[in-house]
Amino acid sequence: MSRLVVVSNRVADPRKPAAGGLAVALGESLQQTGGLWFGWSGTIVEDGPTGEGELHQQQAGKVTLATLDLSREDHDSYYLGYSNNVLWPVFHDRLDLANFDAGYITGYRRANQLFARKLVPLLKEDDIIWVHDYHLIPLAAELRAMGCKQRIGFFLHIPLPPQIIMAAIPQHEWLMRSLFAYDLIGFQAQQDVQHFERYVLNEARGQALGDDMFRAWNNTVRASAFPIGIDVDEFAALTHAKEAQDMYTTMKREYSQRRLLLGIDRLDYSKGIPNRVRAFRELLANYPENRRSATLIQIASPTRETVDAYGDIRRELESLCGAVNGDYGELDWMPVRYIHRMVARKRVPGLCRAAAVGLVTPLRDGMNLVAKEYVAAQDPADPGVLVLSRFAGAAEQMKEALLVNPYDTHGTAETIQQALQMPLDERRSRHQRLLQRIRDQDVHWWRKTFLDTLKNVPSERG
Ligand code: GDG
Repeated sequence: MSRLVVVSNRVADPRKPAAGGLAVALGESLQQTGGLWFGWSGTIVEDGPTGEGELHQQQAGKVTLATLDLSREDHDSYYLGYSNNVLWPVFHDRLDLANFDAGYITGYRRANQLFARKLVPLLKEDDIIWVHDYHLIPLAAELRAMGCKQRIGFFLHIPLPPQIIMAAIPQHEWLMRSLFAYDLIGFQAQQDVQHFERYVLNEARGQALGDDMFRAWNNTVRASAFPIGIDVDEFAALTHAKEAQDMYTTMKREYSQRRLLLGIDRLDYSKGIPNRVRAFRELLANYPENRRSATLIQIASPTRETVDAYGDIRRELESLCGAVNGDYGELDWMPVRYIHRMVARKRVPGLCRAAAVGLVTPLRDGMNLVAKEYVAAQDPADPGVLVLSRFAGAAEQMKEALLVNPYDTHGTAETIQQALQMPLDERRSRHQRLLQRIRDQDVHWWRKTFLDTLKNVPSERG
């Protein structure tokens, strides 16, 4: 069996529960094959030389964790700059938030070259390499330039934007050409594959060969959708553990006379949290029976706080929640409970189960795992209703949710009202079908399907 090598910006010890679902899923294949996980150590070396970084290696069971330090200058241009001020906003259709500072791309290339240079000596001839996400798009091209012939797959966790938006990135052609150094590109949704195809045909003047194979720049690559899932069984088990049960009981007691609506997100502008709060305000305005009753709990965990746009969204949200509470709050009822902190993982399922409505309404999202976690946590006998943005990758799979356009405040408010009033038999039948789908295509299915496809994809590199 070939050894699996995973490369991603951050690395986690798959044995630790805090590592999260993805780490656990990848960890399984890494353990089985005595694999290697390679990425940034999280350490920034102030005044360190650019293009250099110390490599650290440690064993986590059978898995080798290899991590690299980055100099301050490399970190700031590669991670904060190009990854989070160019690729993240543009790939989420937010050209207005992009900063095309010419210095960023140099640091992005340099960090990817550094990753490649440090990784090559650790590789074996028959390794299978799986690179993750937008931080590392050019990694395979750098590895190929250093002579790597191994099979290399890439998974993009965020959406691929339409051709015309992609074209706004000054280096768009270089980025797309870099993707052709992989053997397999995995996207979250069919729509991303369509965006890729249009770019290849219209911008790169390449060809679609059928069976998800594409040719451009004298290379052939397969590009398919592999919607990422969650570990449904693990999440369901977590729902029945003590912490989640306690959380559920507390919430049910506290809100016994009320209906709970729940949002859980990183505080990111792509997640549409202000739009959600505005829709909730419209619900209270248009359907007064919800006053003193419906309560929105919004957990917005801190993220990327050194990037300016994240400070802006925080201020916007704080003022909006304050305004709704000021306008509609009563001495014994506050409409919005906004929490700008990370809630412990073990409590999340209990919170989800207590909520009559799960609000997952990003403006754009690669997949959105909270939608799947909300469904997995429900009581099948009396499940809550998922309100899901049509612009989340999850909407392609989760058709039985109530799909909304989060830009349409009025329409979203109407749909929340529909969710609050949905009869039990309809809630049950929608939930049953959603649960079945996320079970069939869980995170283990995702990992296996991607890796099986990567092993079998025709490759010209031997
Ligand atoms: C990227 C793509 C894609 C959130 N707040 C808390 C908390 N969370 C957990 C959720 C969920 C995870 O974080 C977030 O996952 P998402 O999928 O929603 O989003 P991103 O972080 O943006 O991830 C996304 C994903 O990659 C996977 O491919 O789905 O589209 O953007 O698991 O539960 N967990 C805890 N406390 C919190 O306060 N414990």
